[in-house]
Amino acid sequence: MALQEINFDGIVGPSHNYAGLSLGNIASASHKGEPSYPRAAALQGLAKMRSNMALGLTQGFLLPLPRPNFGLMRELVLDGASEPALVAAAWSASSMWTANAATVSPAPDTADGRCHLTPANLVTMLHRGQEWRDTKRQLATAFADPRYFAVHDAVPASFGDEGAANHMRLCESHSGTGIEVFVYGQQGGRFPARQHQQASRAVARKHGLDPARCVFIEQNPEAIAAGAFHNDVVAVANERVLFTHARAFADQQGAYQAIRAAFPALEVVEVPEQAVSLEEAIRTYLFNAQLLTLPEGEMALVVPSECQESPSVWAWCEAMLAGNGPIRKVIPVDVRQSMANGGGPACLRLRVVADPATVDPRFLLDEAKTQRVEAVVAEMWPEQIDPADIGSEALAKTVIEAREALLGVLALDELL
Ligand code: SUG
Repeated sequence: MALQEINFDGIVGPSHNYAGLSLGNIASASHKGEPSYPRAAALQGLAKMRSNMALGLTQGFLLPLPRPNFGLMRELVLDGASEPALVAAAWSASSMWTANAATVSPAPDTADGRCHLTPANLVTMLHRGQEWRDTKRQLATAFADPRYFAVHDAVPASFGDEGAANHMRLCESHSGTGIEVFVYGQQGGRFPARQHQQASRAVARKHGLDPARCVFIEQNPEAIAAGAFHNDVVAVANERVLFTHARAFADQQGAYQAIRAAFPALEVVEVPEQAVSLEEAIRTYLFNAQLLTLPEGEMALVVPSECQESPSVWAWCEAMLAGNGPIRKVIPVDVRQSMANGGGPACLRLRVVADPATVDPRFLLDEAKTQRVEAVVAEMWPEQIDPADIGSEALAKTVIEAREALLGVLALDELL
């Protein structure tokens, strides 16, 4: 069985909008009330998928979830005109950020030798907490073969879980045994800490991970207060490399030591505060990058184009490339529509280590399928959504029909 890392990107849904729903997510708050461009947003996401496929990488996708969520509107006794923030929650396209879909433990790490997936309960935010049951249905379809995969229920709602955004894996190669690093926050700061330590520990137990190969570390409360609402805003790992801001963890040196104790080959690429401030790292999303192993074996960092426009971030990237480090390429991509809601290249993808032959092929992308999806998006996705449109019946009809058309061309109508 040929295990490899497959990135499953969320296709941006037709209701993508800026409602400012995420407290502690600076981009979401600062773009609140602006018009959004769902068609452009979805095409930007697809262009990123294309660009990664062109690097020779296997690419998968996950579907937008059904919106508006009439079930949630019924539970909250809402009609389109009442309580705009609650109505907007039921319309949110936030499932595009599939790094929050689930935590994934690849087969070589687990006791039963299967790949385990636990959907994230996302309970801290109403608009995200509605995702997991539909996400689970989708994961159970994509990863349906019980010989290779186990898809769990989310952990109980008392403990917030944000999935892969607060989880990193270090290994010699994706197909080998890894150690898993769970990063949690402590409540009490300016913004909510979304990942609870007990949620991380429950996921590790559900997945049958060896306690000697699990590391639990605390996010730096200053980073959360500065807008790093997920660990993947300030750190990302791939194979033996941890690429991190120097202020990502509560005890930075202690974190490196704990990881190194479980994985001695750890190579840290740390960006100091003097080179890129925590605020600039969060503004540009330098660390919300896809750190990828290319087929030739070298590593590339797929960063938001905002990084190229920041003198300090770009100077650091150029200096890094001129040096002798493990990251040999930096590839900027334009995902500005998602960025304006606090979602960079890494938020838009869920990493699953699996043999592609064991995954439902309907969730894997190739050139022909990309063209079909782009055609549906170009024809059916709203060009623009103004905040005042949220809740309107006419827009609801457009959004529902657009998603139906997408599921139709992908032969995934069973997930309607
Ligand atoms: O949960 N934004 C998302 C962004 C998620 C980014 N994911 C990772 N870092 N992995 C969030 O805050 C904004 C929605 C709004 O404001 O309408 C939003 O949900």
